[in-house]
Formats: sequence, C-alpha cells, structure tokens
Amino acid sequence: MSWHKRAVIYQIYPRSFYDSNNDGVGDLQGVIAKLDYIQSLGVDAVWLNPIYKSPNEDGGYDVSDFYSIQPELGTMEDFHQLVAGLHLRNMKLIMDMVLNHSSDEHPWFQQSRLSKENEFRDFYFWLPGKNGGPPNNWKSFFSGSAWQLDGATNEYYLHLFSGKQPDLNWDLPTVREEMKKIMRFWANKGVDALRLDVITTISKRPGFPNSDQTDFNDTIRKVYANGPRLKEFVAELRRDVFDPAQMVTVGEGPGISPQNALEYLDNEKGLSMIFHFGHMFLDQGSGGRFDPRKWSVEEFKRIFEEWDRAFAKQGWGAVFLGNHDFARMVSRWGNDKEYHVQSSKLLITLLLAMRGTPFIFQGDEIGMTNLILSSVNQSRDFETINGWRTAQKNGKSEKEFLENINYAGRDNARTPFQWNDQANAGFSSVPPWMMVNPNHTTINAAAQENDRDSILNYFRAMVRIRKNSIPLTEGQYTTIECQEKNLYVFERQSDREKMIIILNLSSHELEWPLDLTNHEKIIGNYEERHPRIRPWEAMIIKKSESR
Ligand code: ISL
Ligand code: CA
Repeated sequence: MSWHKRAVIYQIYPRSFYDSNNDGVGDLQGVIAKLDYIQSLGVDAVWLNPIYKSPNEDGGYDVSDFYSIQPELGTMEDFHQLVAGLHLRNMKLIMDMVLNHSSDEHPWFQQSRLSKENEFRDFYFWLPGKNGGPPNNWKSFFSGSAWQLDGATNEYYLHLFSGKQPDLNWDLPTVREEMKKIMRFWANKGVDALRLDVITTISKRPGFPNSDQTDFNDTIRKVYANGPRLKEFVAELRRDVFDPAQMVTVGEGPGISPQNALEYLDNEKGLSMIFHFGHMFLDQGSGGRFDPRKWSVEEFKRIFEEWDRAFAKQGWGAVFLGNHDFARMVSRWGNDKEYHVQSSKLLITLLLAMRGTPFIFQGDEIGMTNLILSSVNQSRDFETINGWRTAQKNGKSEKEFLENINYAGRDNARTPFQWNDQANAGFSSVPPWMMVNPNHTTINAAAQENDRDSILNYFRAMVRIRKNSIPLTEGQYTTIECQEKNLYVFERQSDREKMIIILNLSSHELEWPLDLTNHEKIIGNYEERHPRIRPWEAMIIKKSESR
C-alpha cells in the first residue's frame, strides 16, 4: 500500500506559520525551527503552500518564477535544509504546484502581451472583445469578469482567478513541456509529492462558450472544470513526470462529482488522490462563498457517505475539514464558544477516523478559530478585497459583507499560528503581516503542550490510534442510521476488527444510539461515562474481544 494511503498529512501555510527573522512574515527557516513540533504531531508528510517567487497578490498562487523561492520566505539553501530536515525525521514533502495560471509578472506573460505575433502569445488565452465587452460571460472565482482588456494589443486575456493570474494554455504542447520541466526540477530536489492547484480547470472548452449556469459552483463544475482534454493531460503528466519521478499526487478538484472523480484517479493513468469539495460548498448559496446558506448534519453526513461510495473500489480520497481557503473548521462545523474544546476534538475524530488520507490544516490541531474583522480594510485576502468591490456595486452594506467574510472568508485561516500567549502569539517579535487572533492568549500550543486533556494531545492520541488501526486506515466505511439527525455514527471495518465512531454534532444531550455494553472505548472527548450522549461528544468504540 503506497505511503500516502497510510499517511496523516499536515498543511503548512508558511507565511503564517513562524517568523524566524522577525520581519513579520512566516518563512522556511521558521518551518525548520518547528520541525520537532511538527514531528511530535505524529504526521507523515507536510503539504507546503506555494513558496515560489511571486508578487503575492494571491498568497503566492500567482507565480512569477517557478524556479526560485519567494525572497521573503527564504532561499533555495533554506529549501534544501527543509527537505533534509523533513527526511531526517522520516517525513515527506508535498509541494504545491500552481498549474492553471502564472503571475502576470511572469516573463512568459510579459512577452505574450507585447504583440499578437510574439512567440509566447499562445501561452495564454487572448480574444477580441464582443459588443464592446469581454469575449463571454465567465465570472472569476474572485468576483468580476474572468477577462481583462490589455491595451497593448487591445485584446482580452482569460483569468479564472485574479487579473494578475492569467490562465495558461495547456492545449499548447510547449506549455505542457515547460510545466513538466518545472515539476522535474522540484522532484530532483527531493520533493516527494505534489498538490496540484485547481488541476480540474486546466483544459478549457473550445470556443469559450458562455456559461448558462446561475449557481457559481455549477459554473465551476460544468463550465470551468472537467474540460475535454483534462483526462488526457493528467495521463500525460503521469507518464512523463509522476511515474518517472515516483511522485504521489493529490489533485485539488473543485468541480468534480462522485460520478466523474474516478476519471482522474485511474490506477495507471490518474492521480494518487483528490480533494473533493462536496462538503466545502455545502454552506455556500448560488452566489458562492459570500452567499452563505444553512447546512444540516444530515446533508454533511450524506456527502461523506456518497464520496466514500465513489472511492469504495478505486481511487482514494483526500479528507479535509479546513485549509487556507476556508474558515476554521471548529468555527464552521463545530462550536467555537462554550463547546470549543469538545467540538474541536470531535472534528479531529471525524477527520482521522474517516476513510481516505486525512489532511489537518496548521492550527486546527490546537483549535484555532475564526477571526472577527471589524472592517474590510483588515482583510489581507484578494478574494475578499475584490469581493467587497463587487458587493459595494451590488449595494451590499459593509456590515452585511463583514458578516459574510467573518463566516466564510479566507483571512480566518491565515492568522498567524498561535504558539503562545505572548505578544504576536509568539509568531514574531514584530506585528505580523496579518492580524493575530486576540484569543491567542488562551488558545495556543504552549498552553496545550503538557495538558493531557488539551486539543493538541487529543490530536496526537488520535493520530496514534489511527496509524495503529487497520480498520481506520484500510477498513470499509458504513454509515449507521440514527433517529437523531444531529448524530453522525459510522463504522470502519476490516476483516478482523470493527470500530464504531459516534459523533454528536449538536449542543444538546441525546439518547445513545446503540448499546455500549460489550464495547471497549478506544478514545472520547469526555472522561466519565454518562447515561446520555453529551453536547459535541465524540467517541470511538470497538466490540470487546469475545471472552
Ligand atoms: O474559492 C473557492 C471556490 O469556492 C475554492 O475552492 C478555491 O478558490 C478554489 O478551489 C481554487 O483554490 C486554489 O487556487 C486558487 C488559490 O487562490 C487558492 O488558494 C488555491 O487553493 C488560485 O490559485
Ligand atoms: Ca520572516
């Protein structure tokens, strides 16, 4: 079984992890300084968000040089030291490969925009306008049109994200060869795996037809993602890069569905695993991220069940409840007030007991929460800042927009890691690039390190349990139906052992869904036994060895 199927993976957003040289920005030496902490979590690999040279309009996802390290994050020497430090501790490195677009400051684009005859012109998508406007009605993930008029040649170029992230033309063989060279370069530096940024959108529909979808997530699925040559491109990368370099891959798959995901996970020609977004769009209305909708535990449960069924026989899921693009998991799915500790532990139990490779986002192992911004000016996220421009045009008040971003904005995930209760949460000795969450005085790693009942030590215990349990790593998944709709109970079963995971995703006491006699408690987030299941109670039990 490939290492990735047994692994627990820790995601690091380096700018917000630890600032080793006190310039206010997290850096590679900061990650190196914390390698013993990372290893103490029991994780097997680190996914590092992009560290390439970038104007940093989109947190490094706008790459201007794929072959060099962003100066404020460190040097190539620091990178070599980080790889060595991880491998020394028997941990692997997953690099974030930004394939769908480059920065507009990349030399390729600087050339491409010069003239229609330039040799790099077709590295990107250029079209004349229509009826005095953009070539079609495509909207950016970051609000506004997905096209920008460029004066030099009076044509529009496509950018599914910000205007500083022009989409690369993967239909051009030279673009594919250039991207393969980049991946080989990093593979030769010891990178063990790649997280493939928005890989599902790299094949565009010929002729750029208008979108006939009103719901933005339908637009992603039916218009931007799953293009006609996507499967072909994935197979080509697998043949020319991933297999030769023996690299594991995890695709970021906005727009995939349980019905089509396996197309990209073929054993010989596909990716190793893929992030789906079924649950991550659950609380988004037709307007996308800043158009929240109520979600239910029932819906949440069915999504996990449906996706597990999709990967029951082939393919492999990457399981996550939060990352750098979404609100903190305890604030979004749990209760970050009176049940902050219990619900953090419950979500950790869910994440680490689910079938598929679990990805834990930095800070979720200590229960970091959302940040409350009091003004949009405090945001450091282009998606939010640009979203506010559109919201204002649509007459939304700042108060209403602030509610939206305080619930779903990406700033929530990008506050500096809370190391201790000192100034700047011990992240830096100077005020960081991004606001520190004031609750770092109580929620921080130092306060939890030696507390046996802390979220951090619960996470460590759950990692140990998962890695020593065949059912939890390899076993089949089955939902156990319950009367109580806020109870999520499922089984993980190998041919010799069965674990039952019981989760109360509510702030109410409920009846136990099954008789616990003859069952051994493996772990739980409440100590003593209780006649009813308590608010946000999580428990894993297994049938006692038959006497
Ligand atoms: O915003 C989303 C749709 O609701 C997210 O799914 C996310 O923006 C999308 O999946 C793409 O994310 C990736 O590519 C972006 C970058 O901003 C994100 O940080 C990255 O995870 C462009 O590179
Ligand atoms: Ca720094």
